[in-house]
Amino acid sequence: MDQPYYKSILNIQLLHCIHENTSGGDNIFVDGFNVAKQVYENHPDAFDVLKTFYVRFVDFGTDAYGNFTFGYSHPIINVNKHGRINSFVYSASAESDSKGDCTPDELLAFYDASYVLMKGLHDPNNVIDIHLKSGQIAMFHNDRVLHGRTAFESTAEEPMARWLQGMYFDWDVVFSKLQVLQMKLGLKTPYLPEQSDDYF
Ligand SMILES: O=C(O)CCC(=O)C(=O)O
Ligand SMILES: [Fe+2]
Repeated sequence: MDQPYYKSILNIQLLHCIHENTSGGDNIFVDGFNVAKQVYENHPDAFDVLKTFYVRFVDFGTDAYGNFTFGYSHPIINVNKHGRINSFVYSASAESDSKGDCTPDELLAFYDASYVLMKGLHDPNNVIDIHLKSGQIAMFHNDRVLHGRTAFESTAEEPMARWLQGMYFDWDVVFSKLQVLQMKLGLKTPYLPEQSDDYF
């Protein structure tokens, strides 16, 4: 996922392939909810650890606006009051090495649970591989589906062999659009979310 180091996690992500002319650069997706469900069914102890252990995610550096230092901690698996998984927060590249605020036993339990989870995330049966063509858009839940991509090469003749434009939506924008469209089409009573984290 992107930006796990934000307090307010970005909900929906779009990757718009503006141009591509390369054999590599496939997009890789894994449904985190599905893997979490597998962990729940096969390793309930690991599931309990992953929904309670806070993992710190970080990003720091310098961009056009100056220095930045993002950092926030979330459990990887988040469960709502009805016991349903409502977000999966993980990015290997943003996971901090620091796991300071826990006992040695808690840390060992986390690494055991993390190992179970990583095996699930890397299981080829859980991985989807898509080669986006120019003009295509991939849209997915940022806080549910993990994404990555395979390597690709540009050539001297075509230095921009692949150009993807990313953007994000919050659920609020999607709910608003849904209701506006339902009213416009006269489909049914407008869809009024009562529990914004109980959709999945
Ligand atoms: O290059 C890609 O396909 C991945 C891009 C990506 O992960 C992102 O823009 O968030
Ligand atoms: Fe990304």
